[in-house]
Amino acid sequence: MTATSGGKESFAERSSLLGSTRTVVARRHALLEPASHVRGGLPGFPAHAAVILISPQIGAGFVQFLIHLKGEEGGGSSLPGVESFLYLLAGEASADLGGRAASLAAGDFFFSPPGIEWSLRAGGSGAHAVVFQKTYARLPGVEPPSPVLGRTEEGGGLPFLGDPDALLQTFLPEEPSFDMAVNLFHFRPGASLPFVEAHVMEHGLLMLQGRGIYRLDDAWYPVVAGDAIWMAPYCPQWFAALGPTPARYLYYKDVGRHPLRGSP
Ligand code: UGY
Ligand code: MN
Repeated sequence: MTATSGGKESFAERSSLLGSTRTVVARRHALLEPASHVRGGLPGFPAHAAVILISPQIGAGFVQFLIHLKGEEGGGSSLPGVESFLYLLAGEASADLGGRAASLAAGDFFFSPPGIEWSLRAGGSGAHAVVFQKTYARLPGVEPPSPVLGRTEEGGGLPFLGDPDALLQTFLPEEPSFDMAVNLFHFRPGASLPFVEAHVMEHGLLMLQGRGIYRLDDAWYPVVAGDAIWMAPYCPQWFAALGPTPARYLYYKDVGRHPLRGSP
């Protein structure tokens, strides 16, 4: 991009050339817009492939990263004691989940429990994925979960707290062995969360579609597809979908552990 490129840059590119950004990193929340992404820093993937969005370095108890693989590129990130959830955002890929092979298309996902090695290889046109990782907290006497493979159900989801305009799809079983949830929220235009939530669970979120307004602590942020958000425990949070199209986001949440026993 040059000064003579005829003004074809996006608004985000032009405003970041002037030192502006929608990215905010606060003590209890963060909003990361795509224009401020910097790639690299993840062993197991090509250096140009990963963008680490949320991590303990920001104050979070989990990691959220993006993977951008070109055709036929691959990688994996299996750490001892760490569980992973991968959601394919675009493209096609083949996955190896502890020796089990799977083909993934956009909207497909897998959960890899601790102790299972996983890898991903992009098809010819490349692949774009988001991954959530957390150190697994085992409950005494409860076996860790098995791997899960699944897909987004288009038009699926259940009314959230009775609201048919806010549909929630849960991707992982609500069983004591699971200590993380990943859900897809689909808001029809104008729909919102019914109240300002404040809870012990932490969130990592990726806007997949549409736009809206996110309240985090005492600030209200316009958000669009591609934005990532971190919400620390107890961060007051509220969302309303704006504009003519539905808004969709995918989000992580730690679940099912006593606050005094959240870590192994
Ligand atoms: O599951 C949740 O806590 C969800 N309702 N939070 C959110 O969308 N910010
Ligand atoms: Mn919440």
